Amino acid sequence: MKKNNSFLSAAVGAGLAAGAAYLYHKQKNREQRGDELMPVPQMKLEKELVKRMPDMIYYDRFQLAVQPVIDLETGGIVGGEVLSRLDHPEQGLIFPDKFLPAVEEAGLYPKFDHYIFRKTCALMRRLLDQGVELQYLSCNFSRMTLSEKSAATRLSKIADEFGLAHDCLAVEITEREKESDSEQFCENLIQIKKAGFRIFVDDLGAGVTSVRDLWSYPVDVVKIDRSLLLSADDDQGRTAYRGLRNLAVDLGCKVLCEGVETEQQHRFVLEAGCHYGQGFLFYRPMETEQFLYLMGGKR
Ligand code: G
Ligand code: G
Ligand code: MN
Repeated sequence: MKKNNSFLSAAVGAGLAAGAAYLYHKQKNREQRGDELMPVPQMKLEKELVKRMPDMIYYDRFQLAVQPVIDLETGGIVGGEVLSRLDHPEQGLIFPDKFLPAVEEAGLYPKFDHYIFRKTCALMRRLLDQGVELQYLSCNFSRMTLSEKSAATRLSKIADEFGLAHDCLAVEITEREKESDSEQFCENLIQIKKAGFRIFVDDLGAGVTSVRDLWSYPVDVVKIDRSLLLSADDDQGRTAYRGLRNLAVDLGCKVLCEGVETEQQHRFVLEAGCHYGQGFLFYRPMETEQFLYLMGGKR
């Protein structure tokens, strides 16, 4: 991916011009075939995103945000989750719920996840070089990417390019496709764990992540979905939350609570014996420069 800034703007300009020419060319072809006469500027955002996704990745139009994760006991920052945002040339910042469907539709999940992972590694390298003490950065991965044959080797190769110890990187297993996980997926997670990366299961209880994941894969940290914390406002909800916490701990995992927004929730998860917290009460996702500043990096 292009890094040099002065080059970047020129490259982006050229790329977008090339992209526009390409779209125009495609449009012409479509018109000749007689289907879909809609002019390009009026194409719906999602369709446009699908088409331009390869360029958006190639021209490095994505930015990272980091949301700090704290140790509930000490309140200190232990790590950060990396969240990506698309800096769209005309639309401005676009969030994952808008662009991830386009990534999937374009069949680019593996390419996208590896691209974001590489940026995550570059950021971790920068943090370490500036003397920041941080246990890890975690990166979201689709199950499709983690089901690819050489998934573990690819991650190792990228981390090694930046000379990073693998345990300062965590793989968050995110969305679930309809079909059940393959043997290859399971084997990959074992290899990823063997290579020394941390493995997090994301959004437990959201209705997509199965409790079976906790014992089927070598999981270090379970992230309990924030919807369950919202439900913990009555006795039954609290019992369910504690039960899930206990199950995860009995299976050898640490527990990270997502979506901590109030002091009351903070007290509850602390008393329930959860280990880590992430949520607006502590920190919102922030730009990488802000995160660097927060962590006291030498600029
Ligand atoms: O960024 P936001 O705060 O809106 O994140 C919404 C969801 O999008 C997160 O729960 C996360 O699972 C997903 N997400 C964010 N960034 C990435 C990314 O870089 N790759 C993948 N695969 N998912 C991401
Ligand atoms: O699902 P995932 O774990 O990847 O979660 C990241 C998403 O959750 C991001 O969209 C982030 O902005 C959001 N998020 C993080 N903390 C909070 C919170 O305390 N409240 C709410 N409503 N959203 C949160
Ligand atoms: Mn996540």
